[in-house]
Amino acid sequence: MALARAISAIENRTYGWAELLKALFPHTGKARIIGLTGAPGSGKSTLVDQLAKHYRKQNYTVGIIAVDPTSPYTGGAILGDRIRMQDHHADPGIYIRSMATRGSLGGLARATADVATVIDASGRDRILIETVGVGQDEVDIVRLADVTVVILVPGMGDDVQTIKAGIMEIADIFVINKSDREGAERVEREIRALQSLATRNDGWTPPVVKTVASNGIGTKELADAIAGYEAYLKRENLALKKNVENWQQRLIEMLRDAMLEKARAQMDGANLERYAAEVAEHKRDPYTLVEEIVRGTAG
Ligand SMILES: Nc1nc2c(ncn2[C@@H]2O[C@H](COP(=O)(O)OP(=O)(O)OP(=O)(O)O)[C@@H](O)[C@H]2O)c(=O)[nH]1
Ligand SMILES: [Mg+2]
Repeated sequence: MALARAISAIENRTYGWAELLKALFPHTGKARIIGLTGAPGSGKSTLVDQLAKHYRKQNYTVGIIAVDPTSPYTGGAILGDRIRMQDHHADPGIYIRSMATRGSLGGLARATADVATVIDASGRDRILIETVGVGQDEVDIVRLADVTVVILVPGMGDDVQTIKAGIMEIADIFVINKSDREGAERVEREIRALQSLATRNDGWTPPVVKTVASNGIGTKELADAIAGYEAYLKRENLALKKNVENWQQRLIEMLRDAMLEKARAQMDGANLERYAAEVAEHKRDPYTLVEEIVRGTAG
């Protein structure tokens, strides 16, 4: 399949990968990118699955990117995801890609962005990105998304408290999955309480949707909430603004990657060791050295 080959070429930085992305970029921007993040086991894959089915019924084509299913938290998930996703194998309208490349070339967020670019250019209407909400990588990944869904589950004690640190701010929509369990109301109250403490710049109050992903309850409500947020951004003329803000961050990341790459090119392991020794022995000051490396004149 051409799509899978293109993604592999870009992931592996096969010769010509950058030219490929340049050629694809003008064809992107049409897909709606929806990021879904939440704690390990909160039901992200199950929910993504349900949403994908929902969108297919509306005749939208779907791409799914499952990020980092091999994290230490979720060792077996890649197999589980594959088995579950076999459902879709007969349907060419759903394309699924797993990213298991944390720490790879250019970083996970960058790799995910590149894959999303290829899928977008291939003409998919909806791209669903599943990512475990644990760190900065995830915050960077959701920056690609037009809409970010944060998934919480009842009965995780201080879940809302812990998740508040990085993830609360990025939620455009909250899902309380596993609402068949005790405590969904409490989670909702906690979210509402946190929301009352701070208002967002864009004036949007993230809705809270209760779901039972394992039997499809609440999927339509979630899809409606996603559409509702998109409509709000459009109505308030905020869609472009949000996109510009995201690109500011992404451009800085891309620049950082490119410049680091450039510095590394002049500084192989042996050089680095020599520089470090010279600095440690005070034969050289690190400030001038870094300037020289940046200029490409370090000897
Ligand atoms: N009771 C209940 N179980 C659910 C619900 N949604 C998902 N599950 C179950 O929860 C387990 C984890 O679901 P996944 O969809 O794999 O969760 P995930 O967040 O993708 O997990 P990781 O990718 O490993 O982080 C599975 O056994 C699901 O069947 C729900 O609404 N209620
Ligand atoms: Mg999963």
